[in-house]
Amino acid sequence: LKLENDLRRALERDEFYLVYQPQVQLDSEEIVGMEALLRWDHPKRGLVSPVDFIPIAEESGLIVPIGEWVLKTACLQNKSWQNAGYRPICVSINLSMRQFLQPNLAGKIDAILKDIGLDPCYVDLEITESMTLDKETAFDQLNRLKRLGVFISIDDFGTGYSSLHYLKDMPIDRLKIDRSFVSEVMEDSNNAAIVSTITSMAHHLKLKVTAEGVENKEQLQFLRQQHCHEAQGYLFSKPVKAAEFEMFFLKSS
Ligand code: G
Ligand code: G
Ligand code: MN
Ligand code: NA
Repeated sequence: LKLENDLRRALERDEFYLVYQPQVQLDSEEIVGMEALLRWDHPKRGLVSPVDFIPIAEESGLIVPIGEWVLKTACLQNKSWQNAGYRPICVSINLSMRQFLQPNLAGKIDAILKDIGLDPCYVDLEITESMTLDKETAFDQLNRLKRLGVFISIDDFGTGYSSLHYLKDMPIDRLKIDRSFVSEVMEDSNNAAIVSTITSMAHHLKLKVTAEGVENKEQLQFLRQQHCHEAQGYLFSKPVKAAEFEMFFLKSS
């Protein structure tokens, strides 16, 4: 309860910031995107992990204003980098269940994008399989979001409960292979089989596919052989603050 009270004040006290992790296209080796990840710098506890506060934010409903702050901040950052003349890249933003279920989510995102002047093609919304279990609601929401022109990804793919029956005609653009499969891909042949099968399925369904949690060159090599489109992970960079992202990944390319 204590943490919930602190969370309630965190927005007005400006205790949140975003870090960005690069997403690399494997054939060109170019940075084509970044995932925005939320950080909370608690005045007494220091950094609190989203793993610990997102569930509290979800349960209390605070995730709605916090999620809106994330959307605005990430889009504004992306637009300001475009204004500075850097080659445009896409920003991936994680949506929580409660956020995804808001009936007016597409309207809110539309207003944010218009206000900032960011082309929706530079925004990617990450949802998880568990958010699509109520098929009709999820499909309606995804269709509304797709009509805006944003990109939609399924995060942590392979760890949830969605069935291929859903995937077949879900209006999405990309699968992000969960890092639990990628991290053990060289040691565990079952993981290798899963990564290779998800990649191949994505190609057949005309979806893009991104591997998460890539930590070494052997994993990268394996992903290249499988024709995985993009990769993200500590091999390239941990998530970093905006100033560092600009310095290391935008100025140099
Ligand atoms: O870097 P990492 O510790 O940031 O992220 C831990 C978890 O928190 C991940 O599952 C990630 O998807 C989630 N997360 C990070 N930022 C956000 C955010 O802005 N919104 C939501 N809903 N989840 C986030
Ligand atoms: O659930 P989601 O994919 O949104 O969360 C991304 C999480 O994965 C964040 O906590 C991020 O810090 C973490 N992450 C990103 N790259 C790597 C990696 O190469 N290895 C590990 N172990 N974690 C990573
Ligand atoms: Mn994610
Ligand atoms: Na993930």
